[in-house]
Amino acid sequence: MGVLNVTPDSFSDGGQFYAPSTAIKHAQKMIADGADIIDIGGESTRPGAAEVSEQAEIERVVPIIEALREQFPKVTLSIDSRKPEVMAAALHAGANFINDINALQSDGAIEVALEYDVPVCLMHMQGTPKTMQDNPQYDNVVQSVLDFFEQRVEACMRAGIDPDRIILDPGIGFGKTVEHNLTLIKNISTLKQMGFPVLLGVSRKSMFKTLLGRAVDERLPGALAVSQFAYFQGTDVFRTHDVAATRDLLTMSQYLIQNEPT
Ligand code: 8Y7
Repeated sequence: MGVLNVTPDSFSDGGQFYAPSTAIKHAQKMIADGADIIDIGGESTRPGAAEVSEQAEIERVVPIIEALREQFPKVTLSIDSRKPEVMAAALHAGANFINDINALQSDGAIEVALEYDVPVCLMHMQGTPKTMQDNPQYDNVVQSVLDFFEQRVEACMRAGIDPDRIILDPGIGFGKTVEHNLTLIKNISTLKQMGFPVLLGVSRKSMFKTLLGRAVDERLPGALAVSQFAYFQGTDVFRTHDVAATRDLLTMSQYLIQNEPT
């Protein structure tokens, strides 16, 4: 899953892909580099980021989705949003995957996922983007995440969402210390035991600043190390800004376990 931020304030690429033509070129490159999914987001969720209105978010993502859908009929286009109105507009424009850092907890979000019958990634977050990194605490971070997913899966299934559409993501960096992040990564196989595909996003995240002292543009080796570990723990989808390198990592990992890539 390649990240396409269409926000003027995204932390890791400085909003350099905001102009529609630039964003589309960047998506084309990620697809050429081997991305199966393009994750399109119009709202920055970094701590302290400005709130964006529904209308502004829709105006940012819809033209990009329309253009990419026309050029790439088969690529999965993911809408990264917490807002049901934005999800609906994006799905109507040709997106066919929901990536919700709020795990469909906004009023009306489950109904949109149900109406369009698309895969949904439910991500765990403690708190809200504004305050989530102010001293996050858990008794047992793995158990908290499992309990949360049990509740969310139950709510989705009660509403009629097909369980085959559900993907789970522990939400690295979303209301978590570096220790919490490491514990969750080490326990991906426990999360896999719930029986759903797992998505992981570590690309360019601040744990690599804390653990390695790396600036945003120096974090790829750290992310690749985590991604290979996560792959061998059963992770199914990798959300990354660095598609070519991540694709090579996964191809090599597949050669090592089964002699050919899938
Ligand atoms: C994640 C995410 C972000 C993640 C999923 C960033 C939108 C922050 N991170 N979605 N989004 N998982 N599912 O650093 O880890 O890219 S935004």
